[in-house]
Amino acid sequence: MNGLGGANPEGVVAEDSLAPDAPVAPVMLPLLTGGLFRADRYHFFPVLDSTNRYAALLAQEGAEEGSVVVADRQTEGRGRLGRSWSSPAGLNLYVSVVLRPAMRARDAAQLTLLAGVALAHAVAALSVDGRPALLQPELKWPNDLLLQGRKVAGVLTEMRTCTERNERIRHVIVGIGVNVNGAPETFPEALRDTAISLATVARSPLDRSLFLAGLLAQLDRWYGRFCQDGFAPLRAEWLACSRLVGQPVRIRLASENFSGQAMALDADGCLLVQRANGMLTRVVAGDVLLPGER
Ligand code: BT5
Repeated sequence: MNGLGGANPEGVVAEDSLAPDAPVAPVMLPLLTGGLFRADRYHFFPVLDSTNRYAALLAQEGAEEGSVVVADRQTEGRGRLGRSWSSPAGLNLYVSVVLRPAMRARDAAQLTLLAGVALAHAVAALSVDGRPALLQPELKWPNDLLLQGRKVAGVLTEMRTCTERNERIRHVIVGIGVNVNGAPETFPEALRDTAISLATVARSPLDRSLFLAGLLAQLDRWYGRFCQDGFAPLRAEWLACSRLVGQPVRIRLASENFSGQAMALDADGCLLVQRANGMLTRVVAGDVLLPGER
């Protein structure tokens, strides 16, 4: 074990006791064929408290851009705002990547949208028994991927800045949780009406390693495009993968709640919502509830 601590907090779990589709290094390395996410930057653990936490420690110690941290199970999987992410063993995917983009810290939320686009493409490309699975993922601002109106994946972007005025990014950790094979009863009871897995919709178990390889390839592709061409193409693609614009929404902010209609994503990736009185509000961070969501 290195000096980072936190891995296998409950003792050693043998990798050969994991499910055959676990994305262990020997399975993943041949699938990481160059590009941003290379074999020598891939880290798998049977158990971690949080892949985001561990990836942040690696990044602080100088891990290169493109380092990937994956766990079979998390004991303290994190969501936004201190919420938790249900992370049982052997079923789903918990992955964090280290990025070091040359961008303003205040634009870092665009990387959450980027991960969403990569996720949507990876899910849309899934196949079962050699035939397209034809899943129809939809992005919900800012960090959810939905299937059949339920949450199948979530993104947590956390960063560290480097200048005194916190303008530039030292590193960003983009953490992604995907419910790949979890059956309804594997979710905590409180989530059974709102969460779903890829396998439930595809009606077939899916291989986590293959899905992860596809997801990393999509992340590489969209990150490369983002670094070269900026946010505009990503914004267009995000909108193409979302039905949010035009929908009635309720917005939950730390300071207030309000209802309105989702109008657009602005050039920075913020959500523009028109309230009943006609006022346009720019939502930088918050929760969006669609009709029927509580
Ligand atoms: C998120 O937060 O959706 C971000 C989730 C990111 C998880 C990944 S796993 C790898 C990496 N390492 C980490 O420690 N985290 C990242 P948020 O929008 O705040 O949503 C959290 C809410 O989603 C919770 O309060 C629950 O209501 C719900 N939830 C929790 N676990 C879920 C699951 N497995 N599937 C669907 N919904 C879930």
